[in-house]
Amino acid sequence: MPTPASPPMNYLQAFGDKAEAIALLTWAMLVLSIAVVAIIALLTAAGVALRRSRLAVEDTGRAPIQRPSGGLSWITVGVAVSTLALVGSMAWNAYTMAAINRPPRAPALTIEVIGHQWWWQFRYLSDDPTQIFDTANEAHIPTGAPVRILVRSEDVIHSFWIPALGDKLDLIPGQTNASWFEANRPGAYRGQCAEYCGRQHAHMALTVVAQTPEAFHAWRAAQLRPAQRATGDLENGEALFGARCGACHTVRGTLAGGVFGPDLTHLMSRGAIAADTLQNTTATLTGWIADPQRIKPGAKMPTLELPGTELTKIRSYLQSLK
Ligand code: HEC
Ligand SMILES: [Cu+2]
Repeated sequence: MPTPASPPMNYLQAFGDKAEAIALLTWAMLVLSIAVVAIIALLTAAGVALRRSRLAVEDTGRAPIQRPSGGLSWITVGVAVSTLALVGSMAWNAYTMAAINRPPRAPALTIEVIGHQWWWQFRYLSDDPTQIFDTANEAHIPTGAPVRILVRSEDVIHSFWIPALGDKLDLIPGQTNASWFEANRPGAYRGQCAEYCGRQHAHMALTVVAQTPEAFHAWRAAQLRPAQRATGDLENGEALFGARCGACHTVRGTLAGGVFGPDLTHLMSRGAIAADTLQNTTATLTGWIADPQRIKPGAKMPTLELPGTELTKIRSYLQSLK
């Protein structure tokens, strides 16, 4: 569903209370900065056009021993105006930072965001352990309610940034940072790692899908279910997946319980794979399983040189994970 929040990402257009406060400030700073450059350029041009000393030399044939005074007021007024503008924007900055520090209402849910080179793990937290689940690179949230995020990293520093919904937040190894964001309209909002984190940093994107609360609860209920049981031909695919891929990937309800790579329990519910690098289609999924290193060189998933028949069986099995 394309919305104004679809790519390309635009931080000057906001879709939530927090992002709106930031976007307004950003526009004001932008206009102020352009005005400053324009005024300085005009005054410099005027100063060049109205220079005086050469005229004085031409009139008398001698250099003046005294320059006409009277320019001081320009400096006084200039300093006063700049001081006002700077203090004003500083106050507005401080006000905005305080205003967005805490969510205006109680958050609807808490998502733990865990950064990995080069993908995003989302863990939906709950006081009830049976309500906790993991997904990757595509997070769903309800519209019109603040969402609390707790961010940390498994390796290097990353930065969580969804321009249309809010500010950047660093993911720092050994530390948990907290923040929140909110979307006021349904849609798919693209985010991007905003801190250089290694070779595939540019391919570390994410999508936040904001849905009506009813649609969100349906999505959450579907995510909480373990994987569909493999039957018939797929049983062989499930066994092969467990043997070849289960050390790194979890499919809840099967023996595959690896935690190094993304949880694939409901892989087919996601629109993209490999951190928004590829659309999730039969062709791209096959290509990714066959040779992830060609698509994302340096990625932490090795190219496994699977025989063609195994590849097809594993791919068909993954495509049953709705
Ligand atoms: C050594 C660990 C490892 C093994 C073994 C491994 N993977 Fe992965 N896999 C990863 C990592 C790490 C990623 C994330 C890569 C990225 O996006 O940078 C990944 C990503 C994926 C994705 C994309 C998921 C998403 O939502 O973006 C799929 C699908 C996948 N692997 C399937 C497989 C299959 C099928 C196998 C077995 C043939 C397999 N993997 C074996 C580590 C592994
Ligand atoms: Cu990065």
